[in-house]
Amino acid sequence: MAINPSFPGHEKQRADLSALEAGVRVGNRQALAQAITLVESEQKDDQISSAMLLSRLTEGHPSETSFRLGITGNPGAGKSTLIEALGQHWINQGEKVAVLAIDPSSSQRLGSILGDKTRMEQLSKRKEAFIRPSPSSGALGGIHRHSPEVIALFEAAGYQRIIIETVGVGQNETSVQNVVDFTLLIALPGAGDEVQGLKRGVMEAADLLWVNKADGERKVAAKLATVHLQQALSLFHREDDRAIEVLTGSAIEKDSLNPLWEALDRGMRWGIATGRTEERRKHQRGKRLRELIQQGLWNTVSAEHNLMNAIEKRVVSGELSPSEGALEFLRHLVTEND
Ligand SMILES: Nc1nc2c(ncn2[C@@H]2O[C@H](COP(=O)(O)OP(=O)(O)O)[C@@H](O)[C@H]2O)c(=O)[nH]1
Ligand SMILES: [Mg+2]
Repeated sequence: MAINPSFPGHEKQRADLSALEAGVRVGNRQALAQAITLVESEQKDDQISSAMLLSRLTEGHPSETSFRLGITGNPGAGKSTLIEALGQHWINQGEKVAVLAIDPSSSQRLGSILGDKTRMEQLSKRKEAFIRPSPSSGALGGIHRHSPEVIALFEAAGYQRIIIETVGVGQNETSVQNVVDFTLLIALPGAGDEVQGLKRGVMEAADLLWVNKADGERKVAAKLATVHLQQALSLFHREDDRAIEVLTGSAIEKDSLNPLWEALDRGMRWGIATGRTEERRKHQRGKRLRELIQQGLWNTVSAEHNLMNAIEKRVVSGELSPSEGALEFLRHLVTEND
């Protein structure tokens, strides 16, 4: 596993990397797509190239001016529909918008049942937008496995408004807060005044709530759900004592969305003014480091499955105790990788 930090690589590999870096820097879409594919790769060579590319692009100075927004909510809540509207709103304000979307149609065909809007047709036509749909098979805890790295690439390519859509998979969903500055939760009114199946952890992670589909017959139910959510939230303890707003409206009725856009803007400015965004990003980088180290160690361990099987046989037969076996395995790993 010895990784040479100076990464001499092959001449060609180095040239490719420089071209990729230059392409991403000028915001070339193809280069950006290619760079994302590289950071998504599980191949060791690619991972080394990817680490190189990312460090060149950020040069130890991560972006400080971007806004990273996570959007969570159960499948069908209207996340993609809202992103389509929000993305265009931000573009109209002069921003460039990048979206990392999870495409549920790749699993369980859920997408087609709910009339999924992963393609975000209007937004994807805008040259100021970049949408990366990812199969949910590549997701972990409801978000793209390499979200932090993809976000860094988006920012290096000049996108200052980043939207991360998560697939609603229960409490793991809260892990989106490990990669974003601010989390918007989309809820749906239920049949009565109930809010449809939201887990406490998901609600606690939210910075702002939006009860969607408050149109037609659902208007009244949505208003009730909003009141209920407000009451439920008042019972939660949060680290910051900021009051969490609950808004309601419809992703398909443009006029109802303005209060949401304004609340997001307030949230963004609040995060910067209070220093929370900066603190959070620092914390997230440390956490990501540990995650990647763990992952790398696990990959190294897994690569030694022959040795592990051989030691396991001796442990099972009673020749070695489990602790002796574990020590022998770890000793081998350490000497192998000196
Ligand atoms: N009536 C109504 N339908 C909506 C609204 N938002 C989304 N939808 C529809 O709900 C379905 C699921 O939306 P989608 O954005 O794909 O949900 P996601 O799974 O959370 O991304 C689609 O058919 C949308 O057209 C809304 O505010 N009102
Ligand atoms: Mg969606």
